[in-house]
Amino acid sequence: MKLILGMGITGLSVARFFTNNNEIFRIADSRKEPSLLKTFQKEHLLDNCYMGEWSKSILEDIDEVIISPGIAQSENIVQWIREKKIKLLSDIELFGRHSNAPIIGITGSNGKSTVTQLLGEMAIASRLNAVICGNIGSPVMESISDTADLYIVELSSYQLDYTSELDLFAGVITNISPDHLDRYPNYEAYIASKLSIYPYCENVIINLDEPLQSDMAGDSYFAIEKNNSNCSFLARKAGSSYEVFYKDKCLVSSNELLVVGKHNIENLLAALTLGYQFGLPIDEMIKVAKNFKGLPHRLEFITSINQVDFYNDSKSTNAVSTITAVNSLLEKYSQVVLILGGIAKQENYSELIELINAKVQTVVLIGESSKVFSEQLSVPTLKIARSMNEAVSLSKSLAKGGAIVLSPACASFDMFDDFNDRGDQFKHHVIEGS
Ligand code: UMA
Ligand code: ADP
Repeated sequence: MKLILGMGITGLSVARFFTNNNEIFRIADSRKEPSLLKTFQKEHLLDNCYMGEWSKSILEDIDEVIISPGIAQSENIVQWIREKKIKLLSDIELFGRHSNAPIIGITGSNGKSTVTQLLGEMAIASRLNAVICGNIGSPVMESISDTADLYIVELSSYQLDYTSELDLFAGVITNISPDHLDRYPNYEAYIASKLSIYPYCENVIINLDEPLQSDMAGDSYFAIEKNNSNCSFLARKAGSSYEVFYKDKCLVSSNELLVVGKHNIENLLAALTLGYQFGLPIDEMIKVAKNFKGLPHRLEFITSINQVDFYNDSKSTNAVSTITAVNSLLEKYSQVVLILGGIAKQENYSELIELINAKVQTVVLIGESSKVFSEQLSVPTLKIARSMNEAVSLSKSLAKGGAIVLSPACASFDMFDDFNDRGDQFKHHVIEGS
């Protein structure tokens, strides 16, 4: 019998798939009342279920366990599964067994969702029935379609950790920087998790700007400002903008894009390289890139009020993404007010603190990390807010032109349901309070 561990959206998608395929399964969750409990009940998916603390009896008569990515490897149930040598796999590995079309996999510390969405839109505009799924929010087991031409799948390191067999047409690691270190014994283990995508790929796509990949052999390469003849797609700085090339042909300038920042050029290069490898027409991909607004909560332009531009970068949950946001905005604005903070991750924030102290005039801190950040920051104006409403009104009163950005560099769970809730509250107070 199969066991599904975790009753979130991954577990639900696997339970539905098994039910539709007459597969008998057991399902378990270490919470007594998982938040999707009512959905499971309504769909009669709980004939054989355990809720509450893990126990060894859950594993009786089980030959395969499909584990949700949020369950850490340090959980005792994972140890017991390994001791009993029961096959343990992710929903991604299960998907690989049942999918009927090529799969492109996208992982990395930052930019996964953006590249996944952009490439998906490029493939759809090229008249393919392309399915965008995975960690981006649509569980893969719910995305299988008989008519799919291509699956474009965002892969998290958590999903890769529980995957040992998978065939990808192509795969990319957008970049690697410290993240989720609470789930790994050290940074090296996190790097290894990300790199584990490549052995599954028929076509390995390498970002030459990523130091951890730059000396690796791949099938296709991209880079910014590296005169490497291996690169099919590359970008060069031209004054204050970037030009994107296919070999010697300039395809588009960053001035023609709706998204800002060097990182979005990097994301575009990743999507172009993957798309080209699959045979998507370059002109169609560029048309899509020119209209691509980016995803909500990723350095998303909200509005302009009294000559101040507002950006929502709530998805920034680590130092590198906030460094990226601050640098991108400083290319365009002379003054930036930064709303920062939440639950700090187990990572080194010193590079971010240095950048802020050197270049940002005003910081408004939120969340439980406020005290720690306030001790390290030496900006001319530093305030602490107790709510998003207060953070927005303080920022508005302090900004003299330029931009206000919510880019927390931290997890959101101290004050919000998740990063979507945090970003939505920010947008609400920006617009309502105007
Ligand atoms: N659970 C336990 N015991 C545990 C931990 C969790 O029983 O020790 C249970 C919870 O009680 C809950 C269920 O597992 O009922 C939740 O499972 P989950 O945390 O794996 O979450 P899902 O709802 O299945 O969503 C997952 C991804 N979540 C995580 O990796 C934490 C979603 O990514 C993903 O969109 C979804 O599958 C579809 O593939 C979210 C995420 O935060 C957005 N990802 C991280 C990131 O992007 O940084 C990796
Ligand atoms: P992920 O899915 O990997 O979390 P997203 O595309 O959702 O990535 O973006 C998450 C955060 O990282 C946002 O703050 C966004 O502005 C920033 N970001 C996006 N692409 C990159 C990149 N290539 N390098 C660094 N930061 C990036």
